Amino acid sequence: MKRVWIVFVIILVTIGFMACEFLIETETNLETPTKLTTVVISDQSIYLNWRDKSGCEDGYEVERNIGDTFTIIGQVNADTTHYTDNGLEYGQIYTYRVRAFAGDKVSDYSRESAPVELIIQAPTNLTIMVDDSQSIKLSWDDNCAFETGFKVERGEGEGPFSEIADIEANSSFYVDRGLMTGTYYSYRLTAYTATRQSDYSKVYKIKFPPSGLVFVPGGTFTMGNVWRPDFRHEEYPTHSVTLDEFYIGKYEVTQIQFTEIMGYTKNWNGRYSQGDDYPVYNLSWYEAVEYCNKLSEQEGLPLCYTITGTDVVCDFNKKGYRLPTEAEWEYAARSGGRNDRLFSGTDDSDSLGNYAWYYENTGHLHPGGGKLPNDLGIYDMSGNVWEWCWDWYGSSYYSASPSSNPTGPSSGSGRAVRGGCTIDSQEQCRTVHRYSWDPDNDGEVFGFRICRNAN
Ligand SMILES: [Ca+2]
Ligand SMILES: [Ca+2]
Ligand SMILES: [Ca+2]
Repeated sequence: MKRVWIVFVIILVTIGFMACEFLIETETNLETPTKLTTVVISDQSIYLNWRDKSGCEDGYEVERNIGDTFTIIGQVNADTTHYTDNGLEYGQIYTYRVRAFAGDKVSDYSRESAPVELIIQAPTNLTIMVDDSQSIKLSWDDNCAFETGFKVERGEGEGPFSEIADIEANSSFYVDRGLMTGTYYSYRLTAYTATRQSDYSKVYKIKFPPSGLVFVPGGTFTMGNVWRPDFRHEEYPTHSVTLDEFYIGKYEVTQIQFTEIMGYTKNWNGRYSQGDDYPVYNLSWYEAVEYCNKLSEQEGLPLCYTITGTDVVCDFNKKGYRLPTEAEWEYAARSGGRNDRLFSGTDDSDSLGNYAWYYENTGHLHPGGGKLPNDLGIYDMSGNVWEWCWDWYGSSYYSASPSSNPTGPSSGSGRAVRGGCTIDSQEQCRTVHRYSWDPDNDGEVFGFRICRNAN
């Protein structure tokens, strides 16, 4: 009986041994490694890792490519999924591939890693938000895994840059204080190590705004519906528009601001909300324009509007307050004309509720600033109240619009309103949505925000 067992065990062991031999022979278990990725971890080394898919490998071979040929640079043991390539040359571009081996058998090569440049990657997406009347917050994307820190530099006017801050590794923001209204500041930053520094980020230039306003850098963008090719006809054709820099209200104009400047109130005890900090509504376009002139008067600025009854002419060269044009409104709402801002502050309809008051999360008005601002620090451009713009509304204006600082058709029957409101759906709150309203008719959900030239 004992002998039977011994024979049985020998047979099992033999079958097992043959099976593994068979697997190696046919390479069915010497699988190609996957998900090869690289990270620059110092100014002379790159860290690789990959996914081990094999059961019977003896190890992995790592190959590096500069130029056209791959060469084996190292081997690691079975089940190891990483390798550090040291002593590399700063500024070179490297690509890698790996494969498993067992005896003289090899797997296919992994997919080549994306070419990686061995440099300190410069910070990108430098953006600026005005924190209060004297300070601004800079933020950026940190693209380096091994910097010692970042140096922030500032220039004033046309003057040279000088370092204003040295901040720790992996930071992504800095607050600059003690700034002066009306002064141009330029910022840039670099990531550095003990021996080197990255290229500079793009320069961000800002004319530090008066209280309550946000600086919008000039630029060129594609106005209209860049998200889908065929929707509401008035959002097409998409067209290139170039705008000068300007300031725009951080918030919608409030009821207390309106009352103080105009000396009277409107009907705000209707179905929405009343309170000093709530946005103004139930007012005509003519009252919004008059408010701008009165505010300019109060601050000693040249008036933009000449008002003769219902005939209103705007001098866009004047430095006083005015309504934004539709192009300025859309450019500001899209955080400087971005193609990934279907709503003010976000491209994602699921997160619109974090940025806007609209029918899904409310149904009445809210004081400005209750939700997140967009990337320029402007609140409530999507939702809360619709906002009167300067332009006569023209549903086919986009096919005739000039490309530089367009100001709308020369006549029309309605004035453009933008942004949707607290009782609207997501569709109306899109940054490219356009609507028209009789300028003489108090709009129940129409308010406005102010605008000013910055140059
Ligand atoms: Ca393995
Ligand atoms: Ca970092
Ligand atoms: Ca609004």
